[in-house]
Amino acid sequence: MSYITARQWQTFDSQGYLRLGKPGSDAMVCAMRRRIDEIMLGEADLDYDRMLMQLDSSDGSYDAAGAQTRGHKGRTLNYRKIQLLERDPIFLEYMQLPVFAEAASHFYGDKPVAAFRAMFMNKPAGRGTFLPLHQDRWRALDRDPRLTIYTALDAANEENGCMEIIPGTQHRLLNPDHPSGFLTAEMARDYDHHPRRAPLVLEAGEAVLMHPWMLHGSGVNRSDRPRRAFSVCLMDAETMSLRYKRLASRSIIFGEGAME
Ligand SMILES: O=C(O)CCC(=O)C(=O)O
Repeated sequence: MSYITARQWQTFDSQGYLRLGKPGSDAMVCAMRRRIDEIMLGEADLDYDRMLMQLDSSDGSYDAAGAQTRGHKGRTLNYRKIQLLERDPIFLEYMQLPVFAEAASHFYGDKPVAAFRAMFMNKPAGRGTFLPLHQDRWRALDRDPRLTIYTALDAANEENGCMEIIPGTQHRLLNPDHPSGFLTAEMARDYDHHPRRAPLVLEAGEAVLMHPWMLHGSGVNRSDRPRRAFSVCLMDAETMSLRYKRLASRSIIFGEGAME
């Protein structure tokens, strides 16, 4: 059985993203929401010293967000980002759904596929960190990951800081000199007013496949509810970190040696 049709892949190729509907059950999405809150509150049974955790910005600006380092940083729901969630069984189970295996094999065939920055992205209620439009691109990798899976854990709209995207911008790397795909100030000004810029309004549990180079960013949360999301980049497991001269990730999600 095939989950994603050839026509849907054409949409992905031309737009840079594809809406998948709700691949996980309501119970699964609810379990991820509960789990991430437990992790933030320091109540989860996992090795916090291995998790990358970043507190939300105090004033909404990107530069004022906390340091992105290992370890718990206090019992609060005001985290911006938490990475290495493939180490959590609930998030791992979600990432390994058959529809995502099929999506991964579309790009990587039957080669093992690893998770790169399996992360929680949060806009806590009434706050959040502005994220400028950018492409996801890591110069420190010896090859580019080709797929991101983005899942809304809460309904996301303009009021609570949903992602904004510019479909069709995935064909070209805009600022190849930047280590992680951010735009120059001049480019950012131009793209801010791009006619195809649009909010990616999602229901809770909705997942989107994204080309990592499609321009995306997000604002702050003006509502009294959190806007939680889970985003994982899937890459060829042989991808090397040029900085550390070793595999970029040992977290194999699909194929030989996959985590259980
Ligand atoms: O959730 C967001 O606001 C942004 C997420 C993002 O940049 C990503 O998943 O690459």
